[in-house]
Amino acid sequence: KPHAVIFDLDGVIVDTAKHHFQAWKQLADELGFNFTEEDNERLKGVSRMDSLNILLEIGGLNKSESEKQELAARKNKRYVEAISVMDESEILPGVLRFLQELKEHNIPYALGSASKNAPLILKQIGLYEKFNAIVDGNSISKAKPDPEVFLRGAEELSVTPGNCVVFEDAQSGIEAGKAAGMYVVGVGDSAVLAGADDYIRTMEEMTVSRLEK
Ligand code: B16
Ligand code: MG
Repeated sequence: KPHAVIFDLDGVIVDTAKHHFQAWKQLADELGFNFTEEDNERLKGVSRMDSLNILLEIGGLNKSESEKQELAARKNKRYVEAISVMDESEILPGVLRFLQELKEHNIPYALGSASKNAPLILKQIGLYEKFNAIVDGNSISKAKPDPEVFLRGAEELSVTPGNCVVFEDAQSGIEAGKAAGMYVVGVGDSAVLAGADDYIRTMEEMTVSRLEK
C-alpha cells in the first residue's frame, strides 16, 4: 500500500494543456510562424522559459533575454486570463472519486507541478485546501526531468520516496518520478509515454486496491 501519492496538475487533475496551447499559438501567430498541437506535446511538463525556447526553436527565431522575458509575460497574461474562468467542472473524470478514496484510506497526497500558476488553478477548481502539500514552479529550482519537485513533495508529506506513487502525463515527469525512486503511473497512451510502472488512460481506471498489487 502506498504511503503517499503525488499528482502532476496539467494533464492529470485538469486539462490546462489546451489553454497553454491557445496562448502559445497566439504568440507564434504574432511572431509569424505556425505552431501545431503536435508541437505542443513538446511543451508538456516543461517550464515556461524552456517552453518559450522550444517555441522559438520551432519558429527558427533568436531573441535576446529581455525580449524573451516580454514574450513569456505576454503568453502568461493570456494563459492566466483563460484559467481565471475555470471552475470545478474542469476537474478530469475520476479525480474527485480517487481523492475521496485516498482520504478514506488515510493516504496523504501532494501536488507536484512545474506550473507557477498551480495555486490559482487549484483555487479555481476548489481543490486548493484538499492537498496536504503543494510543490509547484514557484518553489523549485530544477525543472522535470529533475526529481526535485517530487522529492520535495515526499519531504513535505514526511514519507520516503520509495513509498510514494506519482501520477504523470508527460515524459519529462515520468522520468522525474523514476529518478526520485518512486512508483510512477503514466496517465495517457503507453505507446507515447515510456518508462512508467503502470499506465491508465484516465483517473477513472485508478483505485487504491490497484496500487496495493
Ligand atoms: P506556467 P504540470 C506544466 O504543468 C505544464 O505541463 C507545462 O506545459 C507548462 O509550461 C508548465 O507547467 C509551466 O507552467 O507557465 O503556468 O508556470 O504538467 O507540471 O502541472
Ligand atoms: Mg502534466
